[in-house]
Amino acid sequence: MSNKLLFKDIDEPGLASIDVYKRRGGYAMAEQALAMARESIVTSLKDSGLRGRGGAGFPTGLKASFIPQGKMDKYLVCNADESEPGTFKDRELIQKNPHSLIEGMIIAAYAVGANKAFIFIRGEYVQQADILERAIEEAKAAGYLGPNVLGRGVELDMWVHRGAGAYICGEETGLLDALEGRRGNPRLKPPFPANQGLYQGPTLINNVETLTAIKYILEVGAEAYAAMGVEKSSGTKLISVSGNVKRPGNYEIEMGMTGRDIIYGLAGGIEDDREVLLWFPGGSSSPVLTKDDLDLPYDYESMAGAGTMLGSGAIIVADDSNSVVDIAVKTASFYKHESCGKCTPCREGTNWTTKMLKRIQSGDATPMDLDVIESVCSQIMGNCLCVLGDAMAMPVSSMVKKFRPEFETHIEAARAAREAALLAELS
Ligand code: L3W
Repeated sequence: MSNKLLFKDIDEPGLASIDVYKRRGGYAMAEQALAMARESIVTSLKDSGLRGRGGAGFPTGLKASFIPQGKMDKYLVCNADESEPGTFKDRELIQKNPHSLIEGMIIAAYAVGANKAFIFIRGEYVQQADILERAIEEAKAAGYLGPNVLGRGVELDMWVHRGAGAYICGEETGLLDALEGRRGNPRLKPPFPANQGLYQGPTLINNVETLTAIKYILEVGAEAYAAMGVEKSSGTKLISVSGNVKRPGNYEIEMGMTGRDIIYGLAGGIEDDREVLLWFPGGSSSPVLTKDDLDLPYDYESMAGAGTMLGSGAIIVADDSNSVVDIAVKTASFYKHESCGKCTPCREGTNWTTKMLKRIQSGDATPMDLDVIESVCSQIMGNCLCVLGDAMAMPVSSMVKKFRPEFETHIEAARAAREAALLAELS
C-alpha cells in the first residue's frame, strides 16, 4: 500500500470537480458507509487510532463516541479556520480535493446522527470557500446531500461559513460562537461541544484533515491504517514545511519519520546550505527544537517526550542567519494581537511579554528581564480560558530557556549600541 492517502490523487487535473472525483472512485465509500451500522464506523475510527489533526491530537473515534445517541438536532462542524502560523495543509486539501472533505463529512455526520453540517473557513480563504460552495452544490445535485441522501432516509444539509479573520475562531468554542453570529470568544469547557456545542446541541467538531482522513481510513480499513506510522501515532500526517528550506510545501508522511528526513530530505535542506538555528515542530505555538533534535521521530509521543508538540503538523525552520530575539518578538506579537482579551492571563500576559521582548530588541533591557519573561510565561500556562495564552508562552519560554546566552549577548550588544548612539547625539 502506498504511504500516501489524503494526497494520493492531489495533483490529478480537475479533481475538484465531482466528475473527476467520481472517476477516481469518489463517493463510493460514502455509499457503502450509509449501508453500515453507525456504531461500526465509530468503532473503525477507534481501531484506526486516528487522532485529531487540528492540533490537540485527541482520539477521533473517542470524540465521536461522546455524541449522545437518539433523535435530536445534532451538528457536525468542520474547523477550516487554519490560522496557526506555518499551517497551510488544509488549504491545499480544500482547493484541490474538496469532495474528499465533503465525503468524509457525510460519513462522520451519518456515524453520529448529525443532520446539519457547517464548514467554518477562514475569511482569507476566498478562493477555497468558493471551491467548497461549488462542490457542495455538485454533491447536492448528485444526491449526496439533501433531505434524503441517496434515497436512504438520511438527511444532511451542509453550509460554508466564512470567518472574519480572527485566529481565535480556530479555537473550537470561539468558532461556535462566531458561527452563531456572535463575536468569537472562547467558552469555558466543560461542557465540551460533544455535549453542548452549536446552539447548545451535541456537536462533533473536527479539523479538515481529520474529517478527510475518515473516508480514506474506511477505504483501506482500520487495521491497515493503524499499521501505518508508529504505535500511538498511527497513519499518515499532512505536514506544512516552511521557513529557510529549499523546498517549502505540504507533504504527506507516515508518522515517525525523522525531523532530519523531513527537513533535509523532503524539503531539500537549508537555504544556502546554512545551519538550522531552531525549528517549530507544530506551528508557531509549539516549543522550539534545535539542530540537536533533528533525529527525533516526528510523532505525537516523541514530540511530547522532547517537551514540545506535533500540533497541526507545521514545521517552521529558521536558519542561523536569524536572530532568536526577532523570532521571539514576532511570535509573541502575533498572539498578543490575536488575544481576544476575555481572560486576564492571556490579555495581560501576551501584552507584557511582547513589551519586554521589544525592550530586549531595542537595548532597553537587562538580563534580569529574561527571568521576568520566564516567570510571566509560567503564570500564563494552564491559567487561561483557552490555549491561546499558552500558544505564546510555550514557544517564547522555550526560546529563552534554550537560547539564553544568545538573548544575553543581544541584550549587552543592543544596550552598548544604544548608549553609543546616545553619546554620539550628545557630542
Ligand atoms: C468531550 C471530553 N470532548 C477533550 C475534545 C475537545 C476538542 C478536542 C481536543 O486545542 C490544540 C492545542 C493547541 N469530552 C473531552 C472532549 N475533548 N476532552 O477534544 O481538546 P483540547 O482541549 O485538548 O484542545 P483544543 O482546545 O481543541 C487545540 C494547538 O491545537 N494549536 C493548534 C492550532 C492549529 C490551528 C490550525 O491552523 N489548524 O490553528 C494551537 O494552539 O496548542 O493543543 O475537540 O472538545 N472530556
